[in-house]
Amino acid sequence: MRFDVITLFPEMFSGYLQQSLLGKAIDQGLVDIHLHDLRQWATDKHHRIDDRPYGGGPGMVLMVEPVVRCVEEIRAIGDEPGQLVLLTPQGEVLRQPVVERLASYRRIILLSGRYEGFDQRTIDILHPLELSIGDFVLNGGEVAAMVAIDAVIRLVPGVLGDEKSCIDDSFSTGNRLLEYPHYTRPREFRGEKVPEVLVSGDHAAIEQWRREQALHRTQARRSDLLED
Ligand code: JCH
Repeated sequence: MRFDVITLFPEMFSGYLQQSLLGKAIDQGLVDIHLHDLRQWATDKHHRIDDRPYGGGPGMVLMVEPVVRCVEEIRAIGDEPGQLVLLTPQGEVLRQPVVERLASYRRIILLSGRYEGFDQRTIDILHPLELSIGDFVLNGGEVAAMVAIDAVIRLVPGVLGDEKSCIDDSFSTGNRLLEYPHYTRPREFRGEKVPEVLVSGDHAAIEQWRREQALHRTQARRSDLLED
């Protein structure tokens, strides 16, 4: 799966891209991530890509021409135009079904802005999927783009490795429950003990306990997930 990320801050992605899980997936050719510095598509000698909003008001707006030219050029690389995704607080909220939909594409182009966002004509011309990662306001689209990439690549076959499967994850299709609590050694820490059932060796009892815990947690913390 190929990702093209268009951003004013490509260096923000380098730490994320260096993590080992992603590094292995890239080495194996499962995932391919290309960064593009939007400023390279500036059309004037001062390399401006933002300007003041018509109608006044605070902040700056990303100019339509550099963004549209940049996307069109990047789309033309390779044989697949790909799905264009624009990060914005005004977008469709990213939930697991949206992640699953995104994982079905062979190529995704992510458009990550700054300032107050994009000139509306960028959206009217390019028809991107407008995507939000939640009802809170970030300073720009970079972190949101990394969140989207991170959620999508773990659904790419082979990325997680054999020992771990994502099909049973919380929020995946067919699972709308929060996870049960996990424990590892030691058996006791500061008087806090590992639940007896987990060391009983009774696998049916363990499975039943985990199911109960998952249901109880979901009811207590996220009862919205139990609706319908
Ligand atoms: C972004 C901004 C509009 C602040 C600029 C580009 C996405 N879920 C989510 N929260 N925030 C974002 C996001 C994505 C891209 C950009 N900004 C800053 C833009 C605003 O309107 C109120 C506020 C924020």
